[in-house]
Amino acid sequence: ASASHIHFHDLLADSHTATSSLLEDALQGLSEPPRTLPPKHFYDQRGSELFDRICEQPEYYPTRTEESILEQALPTIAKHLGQETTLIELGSGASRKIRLLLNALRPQRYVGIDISRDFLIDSTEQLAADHPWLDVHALCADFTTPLTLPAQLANSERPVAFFPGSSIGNFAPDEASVMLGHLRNMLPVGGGLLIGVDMIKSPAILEAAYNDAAGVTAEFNRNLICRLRDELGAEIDPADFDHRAFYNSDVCRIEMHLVSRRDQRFMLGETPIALQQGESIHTEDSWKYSDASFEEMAGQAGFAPVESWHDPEGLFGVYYFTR
Ligand code: AVI
Repeated sequence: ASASHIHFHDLLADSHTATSSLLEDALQGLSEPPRTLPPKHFYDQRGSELFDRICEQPEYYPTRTEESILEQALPTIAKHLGQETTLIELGSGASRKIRLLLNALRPQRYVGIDISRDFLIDSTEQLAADHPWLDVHALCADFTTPLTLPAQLANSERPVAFFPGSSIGNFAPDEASVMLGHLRNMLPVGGGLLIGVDMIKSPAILEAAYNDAAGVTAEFNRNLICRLRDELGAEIDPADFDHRAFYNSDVCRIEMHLVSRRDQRFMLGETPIALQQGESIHTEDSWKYSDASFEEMAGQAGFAPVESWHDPEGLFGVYYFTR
């Protein structure tokens, strides 16, 4: 496929100014307790492949559950969206879900938004090649910040933002609601938001999903240590860290940590870092919602609920809102 298939819009002058670097974030997060590493650094090439494998693990129900909810709800979703829709995907589309929607809804236009330019171009070119009838746009931008759609896109019939996978759950509720507010402001009146959300449920089911028996989530978590070693030259060994994931029911989130198996010291650039045995690095939160708590957060951001769909066990929810 060639770039001529897609309309490319660049809102990031330089992706490196928009996103902080691994070294900056590692220095910031590891210098003193409580130690943290931001989850966005999971997703290099290897981490993205590990995440795809997580989605196939029997314990990790969100991906397949959301897909089956979408499949069943497609006729109703089509009715809400109507014809002449512009479907805007937040985090552009390697997944099967967007193809499911494109083929069933036949929107006029697709806009993929992603901060990673190379990934965005690859995925939108592939979508354009596979859907010759579709007007495909790629918007290189950080959708966690305030965004203005290029005029050509903003004026289209009914823009609907698609944010699947409970990716909203990796933002703390205060950040998530600010981000939903930005999205709402990006959309014209009548625009929509179709969003997947992981629901509060028994801790046993949640904890199994983040502690798969094959150990793929543990590898995904330890990939952060691999990156510090391979990209920053830190003399650390992923095998010196235990993967720990548990449900914190006080605040309704899964927490992921890397726990140091021994006292250790290593350099990050010029800065020495010391970790004690048993000390943990907090690497990710995955927040879970009830219907009420999610609709309240979206409501505060200016979105009105239209309809929502769940699997029979209530593991996962897909919500459609309009502004
Ligand atoms: C991408 N995100 C919604 C996943 C989640 O479930 O929070 C990331 C993940 N972390 C561990 N497993 C999956």
